[in-house]
Amino acid sequence: MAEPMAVVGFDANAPLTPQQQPPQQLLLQQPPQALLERLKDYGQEDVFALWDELSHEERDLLVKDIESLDLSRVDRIIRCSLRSQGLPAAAIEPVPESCVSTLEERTLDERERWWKTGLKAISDGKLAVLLLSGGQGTRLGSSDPKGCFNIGLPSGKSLFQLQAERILRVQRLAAQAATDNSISSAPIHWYVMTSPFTDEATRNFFESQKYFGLEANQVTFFQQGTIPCISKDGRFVMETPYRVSKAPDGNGGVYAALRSSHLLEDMSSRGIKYIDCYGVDNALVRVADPTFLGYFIDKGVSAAAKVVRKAYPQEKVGVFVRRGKGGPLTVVEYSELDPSLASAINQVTGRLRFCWSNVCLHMFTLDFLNQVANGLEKDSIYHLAEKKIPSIHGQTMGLKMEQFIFDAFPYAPSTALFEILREEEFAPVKNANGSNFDTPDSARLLVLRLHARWVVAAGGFLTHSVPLYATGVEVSPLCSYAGENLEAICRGRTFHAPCEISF
Ligand code: UD2
Repeated sequence: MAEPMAVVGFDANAPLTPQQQPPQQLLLQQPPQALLERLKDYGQEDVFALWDELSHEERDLLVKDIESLDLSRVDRIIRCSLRSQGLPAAAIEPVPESCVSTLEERTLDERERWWKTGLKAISDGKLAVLLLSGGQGTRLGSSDPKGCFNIGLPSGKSLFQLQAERILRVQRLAAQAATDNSISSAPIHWYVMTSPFTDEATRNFFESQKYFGLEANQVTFFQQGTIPCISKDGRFVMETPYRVSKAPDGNGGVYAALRSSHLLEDMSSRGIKYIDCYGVDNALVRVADPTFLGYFIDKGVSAAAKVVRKAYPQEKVGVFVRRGKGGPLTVVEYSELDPSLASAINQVTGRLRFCWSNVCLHMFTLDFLNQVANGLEKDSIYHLAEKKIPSIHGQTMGLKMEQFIFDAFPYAPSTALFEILREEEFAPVKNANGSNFDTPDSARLLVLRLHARWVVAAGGFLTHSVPLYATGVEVSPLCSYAGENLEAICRGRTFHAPCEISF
């Protein structure tokens, strides 16, 4: 218990001269009255409950922590989100098949045309890549940012390195496709969203790896916001006696973060028109995918997403739905989808009614990002996730408040869904090895198997000392982006799995 510090020769009635003013922290005998009144207005006065036990430095830290919060905005979000929690879920309908470009209907000609259109737009500098990398990665059991994670490929490359090298490969492909055969196209600018939990380690990792061969000035880091964790009745959870527990505000925090960091203006100044936006924890992500970009430009929509057919009802993926008859497309997250709807079967096709899964692979126009970023304040309803939260009472069950990137889809004037093959483009890295699904081991195998198919298709041969289903080869993204360009390297050659094939 900190004893109030007596200031010798201090006449409590005389006005203090500046010279007599003790440092700020000695004055905090009581919580600042105005701040306390505001906290009472929002029912959050308990943050000062341990005031008397705090040292002056801790009191100063606590006051500064509370003053860093936009209390009226946070209070509005808490009230709107708690209130909406009890409301019946809006009626949802499956996505009309007309909104989805499916694999089976896609022609070779379309694929080639979209590929060329995408490469042209990339060489003209119209595409930027936006990486969502602010998540805390708690399920993976690593304290490092997920992008630093090494999933155990023969090369030992991290997710960040795989993604950086895919960007390098696309730049080269765009340059080769450019009519003037310039040796390099406009560098693809990579905007990396971090959070206070991942920012420093991410920047240090990129610098230590010399940006994986990219130019340092083609990468821009920016931080998303954080928001207090709350108890089920809406009160701030205290992480320590002088600090409110906070968490990143969800990958949907990207819109506010782009606005507050003025990066939408930065994109505009670079001539960027399209933004390829994805989650870091996918080992097969086709960053800056020319085919997806070409499709997006061809369709002329504001927002698009890659989708895969849902593997089973309980799969931990959001599903695209239509809100009401003729309503907009959006996603219902796996954590919020009624189990009976997750298992509902279309009696005609025999497939899941809600079968188009979100895989956190999005494309937006810059105009749409501006529209969302400037219209944000309307939406104060955050998703609430019940989580274990470190607190002064130990691990306590509380609520994290998040916005999701796909919450913006209903505001899109037009949207389109682009089916992809999950074994080609979706290898989630979510849970620690030993878990049943979405682990580094499962992601590694998906990469090795896909690349083994590429090598065999290019005329290569594989030898393996373990069953082929448990191994394969890794093709460096610098050699091939989607299986192209491998004939010259592989034809007639034998590779012993597991190994990396690079230049
Ligand atoms: C995400 C999708 C889910 C499905 C699944 C597939 C969302 C909201 N949900 O579920 O529909 O596609 O992935 O694997 O997209 N992130 C941030 N800041 C945050 C929180 C997350 O940048 O505050 C990033 C995170 O680093 C990752 C991505 O968003 O790259 C998704 O991570 P998640 O853990 O929030 O979402 P998840 O895996 O539960």
